[in-house]
Amino acid sequence: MSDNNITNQPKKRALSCIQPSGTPTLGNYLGALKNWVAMQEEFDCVYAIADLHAITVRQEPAKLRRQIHEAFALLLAIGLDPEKSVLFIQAQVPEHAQLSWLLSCHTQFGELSRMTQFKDKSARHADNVNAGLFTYPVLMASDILLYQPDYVPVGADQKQHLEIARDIAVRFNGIYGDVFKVPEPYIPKTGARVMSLQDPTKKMSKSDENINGFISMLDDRDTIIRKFKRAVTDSEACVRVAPEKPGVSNLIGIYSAVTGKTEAEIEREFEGKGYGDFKLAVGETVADTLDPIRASFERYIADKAYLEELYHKGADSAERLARKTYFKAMKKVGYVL
Ligand code: ATP
Ligand code: LTN
Repeated sequence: MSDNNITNQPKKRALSCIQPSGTPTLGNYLGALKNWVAMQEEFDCVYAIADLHAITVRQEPAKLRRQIHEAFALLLAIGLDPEKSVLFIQAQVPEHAQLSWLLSCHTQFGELSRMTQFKDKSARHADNVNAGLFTYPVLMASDILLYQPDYVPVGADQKQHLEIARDIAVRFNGIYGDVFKVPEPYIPKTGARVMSLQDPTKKMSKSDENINGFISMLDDRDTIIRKFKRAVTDSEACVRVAPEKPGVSNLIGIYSAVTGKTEAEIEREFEGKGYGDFKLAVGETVADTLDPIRASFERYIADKAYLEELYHKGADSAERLARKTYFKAMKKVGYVL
């Protein structure tokens, strides 16, 4: 996998995962997925659909199955190339759950109790505060540590989970000798944090009950343009970035992430123009970006046999890497294999 570049150095490895918990949004794309594609050239990349994580919240079996397929098809549609990167589905590589047990026995109740995502999600799903929701960061640590990555590209919301993965690795290595590489977070250069179109003080989220707040990556052109037309702005009618103008600032951020133009260039482009023109331009450019992704998604999702072939191949490659680390960890602990 890790071929050589011009300087004969092996490429650094990057690993990341996304949960199949709904159709990814423009926020997921600009904040995470787009960066996964860019990283393919420079890094040896391993990307997975974190389907084991998804059942920490109750799922409907048929819907989960569909969302796993869709998430995998979407990874291909955005331009991830199975010839360059390892693309797989977490549940198809049993070492994730297996290593998770070893790591659980080296993780303290107290440190898991401090995870803000656990506190948030247990408050939101008070009727189902299950043990998996609590140990979720341990499974995430095993997703990471199995592949010995140098970097883990994550959004700000996942930083705490990455910290605990690093703590577990350091602790385990301290007891048993070097088993795991201790990875660094990878913060993308354009770390877009996309906000809701209806409440620009909240992040854009696929689980928002107001569907006008987010752009789904599979929304059609008309829907995208309509949602941008309805986006909350202000009464000043001037396209500029300012803290008291979170709606317009968010739209400028989106337009900048999609076109590569700077904020200053955008402010100049729309000088003297109203919000109507501006919102239409943002809507059209986002639609131009997502149209080909949606078309490509439709082709992949219609070919189940091809998808199946790719994810089984991906799981084989992933398991070859994962098994090495898992066996090493087991032996160090004293297991007879
Ligand atoms: P949910 O909305 O259901 O809480 P989510 O949209 O946060 O989920 P995740 O699967 O947790 O989705 O996130 C996948 C990746 O997308 C993470 O790395 C996260 O940091 C990034 N991300 C999520 N929302 C945004 C956003 N609004 N702007 C930028 N990046 C985001
Ligand atoms: N918890 C992450 C998804 C995730 C992940 C990982 C990210 C699961 N395993 C390993 C990076 C590395 C989320 O909800 N975004």
